[in-house]
Amino acid sequence: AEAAPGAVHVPDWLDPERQREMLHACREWARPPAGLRTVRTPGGGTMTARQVCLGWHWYPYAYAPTVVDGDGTSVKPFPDWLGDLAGRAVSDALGADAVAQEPYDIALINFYDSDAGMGMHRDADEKSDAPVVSLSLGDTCVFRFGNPATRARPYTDVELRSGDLFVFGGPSRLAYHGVPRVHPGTAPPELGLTGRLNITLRVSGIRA
Ligand code: MD3
Ligand code: FE
Repeated sequence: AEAAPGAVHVPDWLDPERQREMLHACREWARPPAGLRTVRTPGGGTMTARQVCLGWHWYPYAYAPTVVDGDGTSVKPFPDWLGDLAGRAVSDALGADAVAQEPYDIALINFYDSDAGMGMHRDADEKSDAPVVSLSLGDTCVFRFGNPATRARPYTDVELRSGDLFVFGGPSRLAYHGVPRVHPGTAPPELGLTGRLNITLRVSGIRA
């Protein structure tokens, strides 16, 4: 379903077995070195969702090949299978014509406790307008989708559940968005996850 131009929600895109595989991979990526970390913003704030990066390390507000605000090690590689998954996601949500020519090379994985969230922001640090692919695992959240020009209302609130795909392309690529709330205890019991994970797949547009 199209939530806004270029923003397409595909519920249940990952079946339960694929969700388990993805969760297992995320738990491996979360281990040190270059594992799960707490992100501190230049203004002195702390993000409540903790994060793991693959391919390029994101820190507010740029990308680097090493972990800038953590242990200084090289970021873990972005595996080919995630690039294949991104291509299938964009194709399923937006059509084959929307699949980027450049390879997907960044994954940002956010880990939410029941009291974590994410304020309204735009993702403007990539040097490519390729669609962003978002995959959700675990607890249901309220995802708030705004507009490109302002972080203020009007908003569209959408519930994202375990297994859901959301693709943000075209005019939605630079829209404000956030996660005002996670609903504790709503994860599928058989997944074995307390809290919520979100995996975003991106094209850096950085020429190595
Ligand atoms: C719209 N993540 O990683 S997913 C982020 O649930 C981020 O962890 C949230 O916002 C999360 O930057 C929201 C939906 C999402 C992800 C990336 C986007 C929406 C987006 C990039 C551009 C526009
Ligand atoms: Fe974002």
